[in-house]
Amino acid sequence: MADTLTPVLTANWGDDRAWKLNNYEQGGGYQALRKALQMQPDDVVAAVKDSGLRGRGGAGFPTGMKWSFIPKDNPNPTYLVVNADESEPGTCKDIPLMMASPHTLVEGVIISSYAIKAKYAFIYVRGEVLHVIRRLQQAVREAYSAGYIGKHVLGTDFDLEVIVHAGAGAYICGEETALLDSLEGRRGQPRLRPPFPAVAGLYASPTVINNAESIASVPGIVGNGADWFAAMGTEKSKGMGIFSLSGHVANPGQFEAPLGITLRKLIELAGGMREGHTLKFWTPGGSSTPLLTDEHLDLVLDFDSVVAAGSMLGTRALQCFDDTTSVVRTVLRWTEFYKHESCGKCTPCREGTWWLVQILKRLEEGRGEEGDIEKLLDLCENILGRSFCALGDGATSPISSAIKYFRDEFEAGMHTPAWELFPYERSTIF
Ligand code: L3W
Ligand code: SF4
Repeated sequence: MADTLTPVLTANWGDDRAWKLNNYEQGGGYQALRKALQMQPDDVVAAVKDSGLRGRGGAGFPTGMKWSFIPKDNPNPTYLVVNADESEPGTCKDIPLMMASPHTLVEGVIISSYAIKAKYAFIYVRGEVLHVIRRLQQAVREAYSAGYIGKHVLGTDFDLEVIVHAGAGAYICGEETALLDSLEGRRGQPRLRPPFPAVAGLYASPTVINNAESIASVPGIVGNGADWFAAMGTEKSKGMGIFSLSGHVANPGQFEAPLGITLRKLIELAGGMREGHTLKFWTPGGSSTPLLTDEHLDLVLDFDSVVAAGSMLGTRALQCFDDTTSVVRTVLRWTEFYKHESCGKCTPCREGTWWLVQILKRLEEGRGEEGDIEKLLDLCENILGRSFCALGDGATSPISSAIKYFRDEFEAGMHTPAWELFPYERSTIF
């Protein structure tokens, strides 16, 4: 089992001006691109397939397999779209990656575009993070000047244009098909799937959409070989990934480690829980993934083990809450977020998140009514699996799992406000 850090994506984050092209090149940057250009595109796809890389944006879909869904005989152009619209509560890995080492992503974009034979690649970045957008734009400009992007990349017959596109600050645009609508200039709302984007995506053309960390993993795989990547991680969850520890740990931050590491080890690496307090509950992959508790400290953090424990690895956004935290208050804050971000396209999510907030609010205020817990569970059951996209499902996950593990706190909400049980000043978070 993994118990140490393996910095690959994060290796140069502490270097002086690591984001500059010359510094990235001095550390071996763009050598993987040179190697890829000597290979046939299909061999690059095969290397990514053999590495076992699974999507780092939450769902864990095999990246190489997604690439191989691009139809061979489609007359339309093929596009690459990078989903860098990171906005899931707790998820904070792609933004530091793009700030610290934008060329890792840009090199990944060029190699991936070459592999899938795309002449246009779009990096869709969350609109609020202007500093990240500027840094990425600067890196793309540097790569154009160096001949890594543009006509005849490094003297070959491969042409590529890369466009950095700023979103407008809607969480739903992280859903891949809503992102495509937004990129096409429309209001971002999810599309019916199938057809999946690999068959009909941007401008109804074959499109590969991958998370920023997935694409940034490609140079390492091509440069060091599929076996190097596959030797890390567990049997069905290969490689390394960035684990983001936030909340009540002594030193929150990004910890890059092989998939399969445990939260116990990661908390140890983060200096432990803050002094005098113990872990109460945590999320494995952001607020859309069901809560787990201190019973799960030794859970193997790979895709399948976390599902077997009743949650999802998601984006490895490990939010750790200690014994000072009100679970009802925490879940209410997240539900308010989902209500606000619901795009309104389907009834279960649009109406359901509104009702969930009303009930959670009165439980937080100690004004809960008889039957409120059953109403919450009933609403969750009616939203889950009946929503048009994963946002609705995600909204129910923290609520049903919190009731499963902390029902007594919801019962206390019938008569006692959360701030009496968990005064604000005792918590650094809420
Ligand atoms: C072709 C098929 N392609 C699936 C592709 C599909 C997509 C990928 C995964 O949600 C989760 C969600 C959040 N032919 C295909 C196919 N694909 N079958 O595979 O698809 P899917 O539907 O399993 O997941 P998704 O819609 O991508 C992602 C969870 O991640 N999450 C969210 C994180 C939020 C962010 C953010 O802040 N932007 O990343 C956190 O855990 O709840 O369950 O590409 O096209 N037959
Ligand atoms: Fe929109 Fe929510 Fe329905 Fe998704 S589940 S389509 S976000 S209303």
